Amino acid sequence: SLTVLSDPQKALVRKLCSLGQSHLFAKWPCNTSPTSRRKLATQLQELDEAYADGGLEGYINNAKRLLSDSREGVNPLEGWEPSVPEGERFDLGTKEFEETESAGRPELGKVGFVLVAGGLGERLGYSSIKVGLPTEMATETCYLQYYIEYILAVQVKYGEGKRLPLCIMTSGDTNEKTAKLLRKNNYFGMQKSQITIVQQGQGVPALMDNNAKMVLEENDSSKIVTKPHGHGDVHALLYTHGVAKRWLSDGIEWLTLFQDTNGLAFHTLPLMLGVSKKLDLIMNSLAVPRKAKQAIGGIAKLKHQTTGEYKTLNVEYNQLDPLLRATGNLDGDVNDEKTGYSPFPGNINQLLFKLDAYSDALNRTKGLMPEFVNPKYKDDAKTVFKKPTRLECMMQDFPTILEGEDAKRVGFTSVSADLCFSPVKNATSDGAELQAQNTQPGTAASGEADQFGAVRKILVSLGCHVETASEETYAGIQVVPGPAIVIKPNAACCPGEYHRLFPTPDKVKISANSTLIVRGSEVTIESLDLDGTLVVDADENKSIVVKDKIVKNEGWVKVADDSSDDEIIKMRGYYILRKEADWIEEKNNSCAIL
Ligand code: UGB
Repeated sequence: SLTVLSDPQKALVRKLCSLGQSHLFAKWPCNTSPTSRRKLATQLQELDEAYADGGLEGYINNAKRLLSDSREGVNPLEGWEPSVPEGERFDLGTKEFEETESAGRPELGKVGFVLVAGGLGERLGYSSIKVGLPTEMATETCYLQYYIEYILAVQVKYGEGKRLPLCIMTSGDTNEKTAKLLRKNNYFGMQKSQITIVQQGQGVPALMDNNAKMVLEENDSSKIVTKPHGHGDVHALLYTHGVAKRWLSDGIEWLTLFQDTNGLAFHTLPLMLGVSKKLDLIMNSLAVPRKAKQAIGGIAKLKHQTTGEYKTLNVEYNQLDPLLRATGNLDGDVNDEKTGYSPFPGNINQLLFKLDAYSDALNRTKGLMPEFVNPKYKDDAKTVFKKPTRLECMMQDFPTILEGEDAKRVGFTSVSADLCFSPVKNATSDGAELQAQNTQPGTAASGEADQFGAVRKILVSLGCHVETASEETYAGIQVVPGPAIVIKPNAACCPGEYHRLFPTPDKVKISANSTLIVRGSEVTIESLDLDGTLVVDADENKSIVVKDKIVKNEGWVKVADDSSDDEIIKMRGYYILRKEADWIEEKNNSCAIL
């Protein structure tokens, strides 16, 4: 039955049989056609080549070891004692914030950007790619456009003629749609050559039991079931595609990794750059105060009980509680009564690396991250899985590949979440449950409201008079809906740049039900009394000064609707009714803000 296969395929099938995988070929030769045998062998060969740590043999052996550890309840952090790490904590509007951000701003022109966008967004239940979702409904800018607008804005302001690169990690689930979104929108104004797409493999084989038996598709015995290997793949891909090396030789000095749906992601990038520069960090994680049991990892300082060695590492949310209980903290992952938060800063996977040291670490290790497995068992003896599992890895585990003195150059920058973190990950029903527990719901409506909230927070810190709307509930999610303020990155890309945009903040008044949209690097808003909607839209090199402007119109209003067929409306529970708006425009061409 092997005769239809190539020699390497034959050898692989024989090896897999010796590794306990003969069930995959049980129907050979009688019940399978030569085509389906070749198809399965070809897929196995691809999976074998894609798994960097020893092909399928390595995968099966790693899986057996990790599954056995999981069954026996082995703590992967055995021997390590967690404590709360030292880090830099900042409040918006303070001298420390402003000084650190100012020190970091010039570094913006030396950053390479890496977007991890291979996730399926299963928890959100959206049928397409998450980077194509609107960040907010006032301008309907999608996440990918927003990220590119940001990169182009800092390129113009700080790049000194350099083009800043963007790498997007896609997966089999997201690659085609991401490439299409870019093409359809002419790369959102970026040069095609600035963008590198690296694709995660088709995933790793799903495993049905503790013997790491692979699984065939139910209706197709010529296909292995695969599952995503996790965002940790990004480091290996940046190595194998030579991205880190190329950027380094192009004069890029920093590399930032960010997730697919956080519309607040970049308000604090220059602050992080300031911290990394001051402390000479190889890896700097953006952190937020974390609620106990919130589904974000906790950054911990770990001390090895016998060697005395220290490392600062993200402990993933499902591991933090058992680790704390195993090391004498009998209540596990609980809030500090005084602050109402977990004492461990929350990792939001907004990571900043010093590119030279990062690249050295990749060259030494090929960027392979440690793996873990998280099977859900059906029985107490932990022998039957509820559904097939697989090995995964995480991008925030990078410190595990640092050695010696380098391992000490890991830190974090902590800022309150309302300025930097509100991802869109959950369906409204799960979001409502989280919100009832006083945890960020992570839904489309809360992501949008929090973006407006972050901009309001910056404006208020300057001294603008911005009212806050009363809470409203859409599709079960409570939000503070407005005022809705969108400041495009070319108008201001971080809190320190808002001073130029609003030079006399005391003369700016925005009512609770208003919408303000501003685009343009030479727009200045000197004095404004806004009660309704105002759009200020200037092309590059066109200036607009808003002075003594009083706007009173019917504005744009949210209309509740949770039964729409349109997924975008349904996941928010509202749409925008654009009743009336004032526009101030200075255009070279027909490029429109909406
Ligand atoms: N992603 C990929 O590109 N490929 C993959 O195979 C998987 C994901 P999730 P998760 O900030 O809220 C992380 O699934 O894993 C991309 C941190 O581990 O949204 O539950 C995907 O497209 C956690 O410590 O997140 O949790 C997305 O852009 C905490 O920081 C990104 O990876 C948490 O995020 C994250 O994937 C959080």
